[in-house]
Amino acid sequence: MVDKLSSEERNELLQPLIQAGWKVQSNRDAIEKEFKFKDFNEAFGFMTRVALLADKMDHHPEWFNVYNKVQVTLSSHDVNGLSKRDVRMAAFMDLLIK
Ligand code: HBI
Repeated sequence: MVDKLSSEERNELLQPLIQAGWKVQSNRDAIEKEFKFKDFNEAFGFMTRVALLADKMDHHPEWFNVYNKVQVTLSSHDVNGLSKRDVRMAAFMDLLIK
């Protein structure tokens, strides 16, 4: 069981993600980002890779895909907010688009 991010962890761990385009939601302890790809094929390939990690981590994104766009929201339902799992998954997603 992981804990909710502390305020120190938020300063340290969320900064790089914010620099990479993630936004902290105003009305919920969650982070979001929109990924744009060349086409649907690329977008779905991205989702497939993330899905395999989500299955391994037992941690699932909330996401919406239309054509080449994937809108992702990450939060840990069991702690009703952000945890290190969300940081890890966000960093993984950003690595995939490098
Ligand atoms: N995904 N984002 C997120 N948050 C959770 O708490 C969570 C999950 N995926 C699966 C999961 N928890 C498991 O514990 C299931 O039992 C719900």
